[in-house]
Amino acid sequence: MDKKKISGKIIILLVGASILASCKSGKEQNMETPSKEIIAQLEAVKGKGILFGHQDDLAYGVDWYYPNGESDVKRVSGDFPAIFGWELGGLELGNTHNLDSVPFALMKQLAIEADKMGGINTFSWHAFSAIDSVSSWDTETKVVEHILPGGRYHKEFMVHLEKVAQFFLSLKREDGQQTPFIFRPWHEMDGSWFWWGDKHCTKEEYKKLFRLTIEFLRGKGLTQMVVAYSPDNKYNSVNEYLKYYPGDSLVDILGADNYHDFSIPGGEEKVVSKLHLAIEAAKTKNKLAAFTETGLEFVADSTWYTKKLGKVLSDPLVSKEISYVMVWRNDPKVHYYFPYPGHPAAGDAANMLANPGILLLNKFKEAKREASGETI
Ligand code: BMA
Repeated sequence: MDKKKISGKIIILLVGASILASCKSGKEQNMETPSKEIIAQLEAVKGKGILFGHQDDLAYGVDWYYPNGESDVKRVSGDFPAIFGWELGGLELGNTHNLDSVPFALMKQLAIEADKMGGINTFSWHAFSAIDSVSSWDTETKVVEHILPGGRYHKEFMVHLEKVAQFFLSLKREDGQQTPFIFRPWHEMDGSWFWWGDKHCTKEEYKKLFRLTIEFLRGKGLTQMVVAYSPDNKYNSVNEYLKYYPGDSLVDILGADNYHDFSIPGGEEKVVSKLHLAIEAAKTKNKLAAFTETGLEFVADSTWYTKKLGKVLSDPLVSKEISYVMVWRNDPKVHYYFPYPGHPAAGDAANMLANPGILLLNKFKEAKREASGETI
């Protein structure tokens, strides 16, 4: 396509993206919602390639902790990811480090840096309970019903939310503007391993918790916060996918986490069919779809990146509609999901990331420039 056509298409895309971002369709339309930079960017590059992301990428990797400018994705592929994942668990307790030992002060600095580099930050939250400070995985005590308005621990929970709000508000650009980010709270709710999971609260309680969280944060002025809804893989229809969906006015990205289906022989087909359901749900709501978490622990199959993940991402509907994919963190003491130089899967992962359908940071920046009609 020639440049003129590209620019024309792009202008339409960008106008469309900001209209979409500011005027959600349906009853819950909120005209006061300002357009969100991340949504406009993802809309503008949609279909040009899937952004690749990595949790904790800039903080540590296999055998290194916290030096500047390091990244296992870069070490293996030559470029940084386009999506940078971070984890807030522990912030709500007032801890200085998250549950994976990342200092929040460093996380703040690295997230600001990632934004400056042109990437997109996304935050997960394995929250400790506001009742007894037990971890997300401790499901012995019912939590959700007691932290909602009217519950005995509501006040304590609001203190937790305030800490999250203050952290997000501290993510400022050099010009004093907010750093845009994606927040993906209360994820994998269709499983029962977290205290907000399926068996530990009603769907209504879950939705109220989601609403309370997002409305509180928005009320703090976080107008550049993009919200992702991320079930795990326990659905087989759009209706099941949307079972816990809190409402169009609260969610911007319809996501899907899926590790498990990859562990079944031939499970890539299941991964694809579940992504198709998330895409279908997103389409009916005029929203974006993403593969919000995946990976193979220790990358134990040296061809997993090309033969499994790559195969899923090259499915025609997936490559057209999925905005980004993110693999989990590289902590040698616990587990890692991206290879390091010398790992048997390193060459294979680099090959998969070199595919034109995958956008690392530089290709993402190029796609954004192209989308805004600038000459490269
Ligand atoms: C899980 C594991 C845990 C970690 C948590 C939050 O999937 O990686 O070790 O504490 O995510 O990052």
